[in-house]
Amino acid sequence: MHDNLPPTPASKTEMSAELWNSAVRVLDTNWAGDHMVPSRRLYPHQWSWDAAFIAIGLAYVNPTRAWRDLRSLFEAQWPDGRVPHIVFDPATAEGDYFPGPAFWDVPAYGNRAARGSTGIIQPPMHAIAAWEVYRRASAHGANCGQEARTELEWLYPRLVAQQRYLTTDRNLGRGGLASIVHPWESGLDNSPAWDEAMANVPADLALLTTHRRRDLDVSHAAHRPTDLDYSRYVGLVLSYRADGYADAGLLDRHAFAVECPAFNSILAAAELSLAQIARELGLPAEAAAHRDRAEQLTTAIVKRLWNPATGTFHALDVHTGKLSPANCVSGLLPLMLPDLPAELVESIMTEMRSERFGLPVPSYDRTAADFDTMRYWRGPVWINVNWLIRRGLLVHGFRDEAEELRLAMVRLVHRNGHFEYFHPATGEGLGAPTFSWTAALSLDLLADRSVPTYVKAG
Ligand code: 2M8
Repeated sequence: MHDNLPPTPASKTEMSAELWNSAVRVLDTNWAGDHMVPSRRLYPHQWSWDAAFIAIGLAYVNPTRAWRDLRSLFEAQWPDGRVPHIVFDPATAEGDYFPGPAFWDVPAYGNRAARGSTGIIQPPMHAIAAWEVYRRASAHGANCGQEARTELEWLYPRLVAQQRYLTTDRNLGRGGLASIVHPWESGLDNSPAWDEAMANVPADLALLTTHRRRDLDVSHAAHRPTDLDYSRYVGLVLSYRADGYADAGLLDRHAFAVECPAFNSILAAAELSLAQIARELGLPAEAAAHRDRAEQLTTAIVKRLWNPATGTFHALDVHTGKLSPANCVSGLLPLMLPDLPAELVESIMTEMRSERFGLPVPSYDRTAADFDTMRYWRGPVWINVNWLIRRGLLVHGFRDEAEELRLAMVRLVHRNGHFEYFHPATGEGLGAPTFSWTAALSLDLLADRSVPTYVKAG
């Protein structure tokens, strides 16, 4: 890795240098030839939204690898435009991750062999990543700039196809937003945001006798989703798999369909990044169309997912038409959108500053009776969502809080290590200890060049 790039004034301090170097080491260890694994033991394949967060930080130290990672992911894109949530590494044994390639049993497509990926998706962070990598890489001299241009041109139509899939085939609720059809598609797997919708999903614990969880061999059971969660996760894959992962008519035969505010905010923010990319590639009419779509998505998010009673956003269960009552970090993420009406921005800020959240933001309401400091997306602090929150703070001009959050994240990772997630009170590291997106985003936070280009005017 060429870690000789100037790591910015902040990294002149000893703490920053230590953190910078340790992050580079994690990313070096987790590089698997043509992609990055999130963690060697717990997640030994390539994950979709991880690749995006990883590329954003990796771009500072090795832009070639950042582009390679995104390219490996999009080489596995399906003909309908979906980007699979896992691209399986054929060199990794079936038993090293559950559910593995044989369980998903995805057919061959394009020039890809069967069982090369899963059939579900994750939040479309990739247009945001492509634009951020391009901005960083093109600042690193002529060669990086040329490579960046070639990669951006290669990615652009594929990113557009990804958005098309999500806004059409996945517009299951017919209200202009994308539905997720499995909690894994949210990236926030066992978030309380799905509790109500998941209660209507059949749970067959016997499935876990035929299909053994591998995560518990390498992680603490109290830090992971429960067996009840996993039985439903497995059942939902079987349900989607039964019709070859087809989306037409899915609502009638599949028990879980939810519109998530975080997923849809990322979808809208991706349109803004695509507008930047299209402009850079000399496609002004396409740039304008992307901006319009971002506005339409923002309007739909406000119309369908805002709850005036709580003053924040909530997940919508498409089957019942009900908003989830849970106050989760996903409800704060529409802050990323520059077109969000000012009174809603203020309301989210009030919620974020309240005793329920605070900086760094936990994944769930600290005051909820079932707030769980250890269990995955039901309480712990995650670096990727805090990175997105910081982006939102910058978009709306909350510079002091954005800086407070940046420093809080840097301190948290420096003190505790590049863990997957952190105890929201003590900062203790939880989950995988050398986790790629934590390392990559630490580089980005140290370099502090992440002011989004869509900062609201005035
Ligand atoms: C977690 O999800 C996977 C399933 O996709 C798992 O628990 O096995 C989530 O934190 C998800 O957001 C993340 O992309 C993935 C890999 O880091 O792990």
